[in-house]
Amino acid sequence: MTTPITFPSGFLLGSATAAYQVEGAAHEDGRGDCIWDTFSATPGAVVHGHTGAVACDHYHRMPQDVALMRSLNLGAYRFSVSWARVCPDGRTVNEKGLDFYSRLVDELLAADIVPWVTLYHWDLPQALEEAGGWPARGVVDRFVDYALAVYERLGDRVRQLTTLNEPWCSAFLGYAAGVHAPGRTDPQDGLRAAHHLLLAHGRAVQALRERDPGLELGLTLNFTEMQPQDPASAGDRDAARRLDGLANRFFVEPLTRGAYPEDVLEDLGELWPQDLVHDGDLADISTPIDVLGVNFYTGSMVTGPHPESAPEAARQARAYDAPSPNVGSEHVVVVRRGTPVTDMGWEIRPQALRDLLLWLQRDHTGPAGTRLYVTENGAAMPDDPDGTGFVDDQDRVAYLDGHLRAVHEAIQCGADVRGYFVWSLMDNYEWAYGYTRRFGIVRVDYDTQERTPKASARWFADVAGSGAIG
Ligand code: GBH
Repeated sequence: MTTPITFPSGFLLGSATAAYQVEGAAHEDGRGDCIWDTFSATPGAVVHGHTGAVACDHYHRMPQDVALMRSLNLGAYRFSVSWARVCPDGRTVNEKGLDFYSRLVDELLAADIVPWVTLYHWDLPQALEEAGGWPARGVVDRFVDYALAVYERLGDRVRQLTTLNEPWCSAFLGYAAGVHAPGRTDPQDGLRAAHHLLLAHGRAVQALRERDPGLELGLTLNFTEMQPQDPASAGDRDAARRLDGLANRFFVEPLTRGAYPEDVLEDLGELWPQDLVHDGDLADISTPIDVLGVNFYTGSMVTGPHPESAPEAARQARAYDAPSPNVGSEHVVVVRRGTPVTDMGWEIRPQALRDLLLWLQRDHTGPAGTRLYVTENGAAMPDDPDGTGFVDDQDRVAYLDGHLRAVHEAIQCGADVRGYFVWSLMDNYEWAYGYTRRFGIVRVDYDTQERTPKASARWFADVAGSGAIG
């Protein structure tokens, strides 16, 4: 027995994708290489050596894909712009690259779908990686120029601009753990990348705001619930505090409070590069935003040795273990509770989304009244187990239902959440997993590029069409 719920009027219900994951056409109309072209071509980097060279071929099928969105009653479409299409060499503007997004925006507006634009979803132009990548401060000015170039072309029709998607992933998966592009494995580079990503965000918000005060500007962060395995153990509590610090607070606190969390800086100790933060950086980073995007998938239960032994354990982990994204807290271990997981192995924790939204509302929306949007939520689930071409993904329906209800509860408890985007519109290139993980509510046959709505798409179309469940 489930109770019917209704979202507030005007609540946006849509779906999300990202450029490298769906577009393909990797070398058309002057697009330059991005770090994912290089990384995916590196033997051993991605499962089966899959690349995004073709992906969902969305670049060529865009009008049909927008018609598909329309048929699913989607009120908004969150997509990202490929920096390497717009600036193939990292600097020079390629109008042909912008043409594609201009056509996409027109198509969406004609279908009455709000275009929700992210400027950076992990695909740095390779030329900028060669100039040092995110660990090098010079990338910040390049990003501001790029943001303005996109604005100049789309700003007459696009009002929502998000600077970055999940800087935690770009910084720590890309530069410390090396499991994402560009595959570098220096913990200090991870920290440098994180700071420069945040700085690029803040400077771009300032430049865009100055250019057009009416824009709705924001940043999207990923959040993971962190719980101690044994709440009575000081070591486990410390482990949860450390990962909560690094994964969640390290990104949201500079943004909304203008400072990195003290305890995380303490955990990092001499790993934190002393020359990294310049005067004024934190003021730039904390430039007020209109929208905080929340990506939520899962929660982790963690364990770790007693705090007194932690620094030594961390040093040993750095010396002997495979690189960890948890810079300075490499000794912390994630333990599975044995509860249901998705095809990513991620535990399903809908209640954590409600708690997260309430925490953000209370501590991080600020006097300016930053609005919250769930910019990604979804699940990888099996593809077509009985080979009929129609995926009856009731587990995904249950996942989405549970999380949408959690969002609704958060709203009822006072969180100012204005919208929800399911990840993803369609199956697509799942980064280091290639095409072996499927998040779509629409199935993609990668041989024919045929799109087939799954049971979850039909269900979500009802929700999006009515603004209600049940
Ligand atoms: C998003 O990243 C991306 O924005 C999107 O491009 C991608 O396709 C999608 O998610 C699906 O992967 O501690 O092992 O339980 C999500 C990134 C998800 C990073 C959950 C950390 C914790 C995993 N995150 N995760 S674990």
